[in-house]
Parts: sequence; C-alpha cells; structure tokens
Amino acid sequence: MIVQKPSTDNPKPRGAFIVFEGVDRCGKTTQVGLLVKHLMTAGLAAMAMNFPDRTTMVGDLINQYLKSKQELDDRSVHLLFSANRWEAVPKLEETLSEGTTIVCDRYAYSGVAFSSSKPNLATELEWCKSCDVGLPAPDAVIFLDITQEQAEKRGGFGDERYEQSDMQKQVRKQFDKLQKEDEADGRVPWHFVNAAQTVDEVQHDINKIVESTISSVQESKKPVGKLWKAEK
Ligand code: Z5A
Ligand code: MG
Repeated sequence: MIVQKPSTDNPKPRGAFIVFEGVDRCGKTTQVGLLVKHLMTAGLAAMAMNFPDRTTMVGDLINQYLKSKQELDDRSVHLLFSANRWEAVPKLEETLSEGTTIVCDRYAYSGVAFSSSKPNLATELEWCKSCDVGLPAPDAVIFLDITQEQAEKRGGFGDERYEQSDMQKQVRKQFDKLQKEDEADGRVPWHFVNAAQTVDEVQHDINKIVESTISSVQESKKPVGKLWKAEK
C-alpha cells in the first residue's frame, strides 16, 4: 500500500472515511476490526467508530430503546439515532483532518433504512434522510451483501428490537433504494462485497477497495463531502 509522506509542498493528506453497512449479522463488526488492524499494520493511522455509539447520553437512551426497556415514538427515536451521529461530528472531522482513516460500523444509511422500514414512516424516506443531511459524507460505503437466509445460518436473532426476519427483509429493500439514490447522485460510491464468503475472503475484497479509496482520497485532495446535500 502507498503511504504518502508529508512534506512542506505536500502537507499530510486527510484520512479517508469508510462506512460499513448491511443487514444484521452480515459481519460488519468483524470486518471493521480486521480492516483497522490491516491499515495500522501497513503503517496508516486508522480508527474504528460505530453507530449507535451507546456510550453517550443519547446513546444510552437508544440502548434502552433497542433493549425494549423504553418505548419511544418512531420519529423521536429516529432523531435520537441522528443526534448520536451529529454529536460525533467534531471528533470525526478532527480525526480525518489529522490524517487518520475512520472505519465506521453503520452510519446514516442504517438510520434511514431501519426507520423507514417501520409502517409509520414507510412513506417518509425523505424526512428520515433530512435529519442526516450535511453530516460528513463517506468516501466509500462498503455494503456487506448477504441473503437473509445466509445471515440466519450464523445463529438465531438476539433479543433486540428489529432482530426479526420481516423487518430485516424490508431494511434490505431500503438499503437498495439508498444505494440507487447515491448512484444517481454520483458522489458517494457503494461497493458490494459478497459477505457469504469466508472471513478471510471478505477481508481480502475489502482491503483492495479500501486501499484504492485511500489512494484516491490522497491524490484528489478533496475535502470531506456533505451527505445528501445539494451541491451549490
Ligand atoms: N440502527 C438504527 O435503527 N438506526 C441507526 O441509525 C443505526 C442503527 C446506526 C443495533 O445496531 C441496531 O441499531 C441495529 C440497527 C439499528 N438493529 N438491527 N438489526 P448494532 O450495529 O449494534 O447491531 P449488532 O448487534 O452489532 O449486529 P450487527 O451489526 O447486525 O452484526 P454484524 O456486526 O454485521 O456482524 P458480526 O457481529 O461481525 O458477525 C455476526 C456473527 O457472524 C458472529 O458470530 C461472527 O463471528 C459471524 N461471522 C462474521 N463474518 C462471518 C463470515 N464471513 N462467515 C461466517 N461467520 C461470520
Ligand atoms: Mg455489529
């Protein structure tokens, strides 16, 4: 992997912002950990992030909701998931500007895909997206692609809200809509990786995508984009 050396003419490039998405048990957390290790072994600064971040006050409310200890209206909890990302923005931007690549386990796409899969918000995709407009945009979304049947072979669902087959199938449809919208917009590239392969095979595919993303971020010197925001 090419690691650009900073100099006076060539200041330290920003880090890349890589987001992992996919349905339940597709292997996101497994691959985020492996990717961070791989990048650090190659001499690159890299850091993992995850959403929901259950360690904050907002994240604690989300955690109580996901564990069914707390009932919340669908729009309210959607706003909490979004707030949980907005509260992370200063850290996210600072980390990228210091040249550290961020590998993020779920992001706004999960936010919109899960909320808009609920009957009350089924026709509210645009409202769901609007809460996250302007967040830092990923340089790449890695979608770990697996069928519901394959994912279910990895063990039964846990006891959290949303861990049900019908919900997960609807979520997958919503992810597909979001991918098509991003494709039409042309700013955030999605990469579909066959997540039904072995852990090593999945990792191999991911490493190639991420190495090329990091190189293009370094070469283009483009600042971090704004998610779903119309360009002026
Ligand atoms: N949610 C939301 O509603 N709104 C939002 O804005 C956000 C999230 C951000 C909690 O998320 C819930 O929040 C989630 C979406 C919603 N609800 N659901 N479903 P979470 O990220 O905390 O969820 P999680 O509990 O970590 O599950 P997960 O992320 O879906 O799993 P995963 O990270 O994709 O998979 P994994 O933990 O890496 O692997 C699962 C198992 O498969 C494990 O035993 C691995 O060892 C095994 N595995 C992994 N890779 C492989 C391969 N290649 N082969 C075989 N076995 C494998
Ligand atoms: Mg996970």
